[in-house]
Amino acid sequence: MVTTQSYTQRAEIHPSPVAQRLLRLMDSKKTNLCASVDVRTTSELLSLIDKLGPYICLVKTHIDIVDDFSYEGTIVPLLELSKKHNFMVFEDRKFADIGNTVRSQYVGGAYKIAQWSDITNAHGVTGAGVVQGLKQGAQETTQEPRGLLMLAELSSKGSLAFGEYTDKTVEIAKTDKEFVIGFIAQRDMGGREEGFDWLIMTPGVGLDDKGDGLGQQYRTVDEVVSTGTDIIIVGRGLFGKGRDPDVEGKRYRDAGWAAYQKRCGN
Ligand code: S5P
Repeated sequence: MVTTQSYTQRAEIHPSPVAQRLLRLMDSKKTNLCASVDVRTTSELLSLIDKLGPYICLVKTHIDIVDDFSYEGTIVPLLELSKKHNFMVFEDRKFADIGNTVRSQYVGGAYKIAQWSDITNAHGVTGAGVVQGLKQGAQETTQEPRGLLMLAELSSKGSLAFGEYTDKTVEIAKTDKEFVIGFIAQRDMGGREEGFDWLIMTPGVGLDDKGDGLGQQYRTVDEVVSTGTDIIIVGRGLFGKGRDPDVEGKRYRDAGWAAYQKRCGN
């Protein structure tokens, strides 16, 4: 059953400080839009985020596609923008190795994701060790709260993540109520009767296109929110094909908010 509670109501009793902060931010800023900014240079990344900042609760990055990445040049100004516009940060790293390896990948290397990203995500394919490995990585890096999303379903054509795979991923999420805050999925993942209140973040959202010729499939904002999405993740719909991020940011923000209001019965 899709929840009809407000984000603030959910924040009040959520076990994760990351989820609490995000849920409160969404209601206060009146947005459930996450911008997926898949661009190749730091200057494009920062200028896009500065334009989209007023409309979003979250920025989703693929930091490893930025050609000229540096911590000082890319992350420091990204974090400044997150304060200026009041949004949180989600590095879409899709960890998919054994616990010990993902811990090092999260903490170290060139990107040091655990230092700066409020939220990251992981595949369940290697089992529950991935959750504990990442949690240890967060604990050894920072006092700031960190949250994990499990990839339960994917938006792309022919995805193998369905049925038993999805169910088993949900079981992995149950192994840590505080660190695992929810799922990348296309619909509600249940759990409420067992005391879980997972955030559902959904990519593959587009109002103008049906797909991209490389397997991506788009559903509309109304469709995904009515089936349980809490946060819509939109990338090229906001800035692809010469679109104006200022116009589209407002459009997706308004569509996401109207769909949420409708779900809450307002
Ligand atoms: O199932 C998924 C999961 C993710 S995280 N489908 C996806 O498309 N994504 C990501 O969402 C993908 O990596 C990309 O960064 C974004 C979708 O971008 P768009 O331009 O197609 O909206």
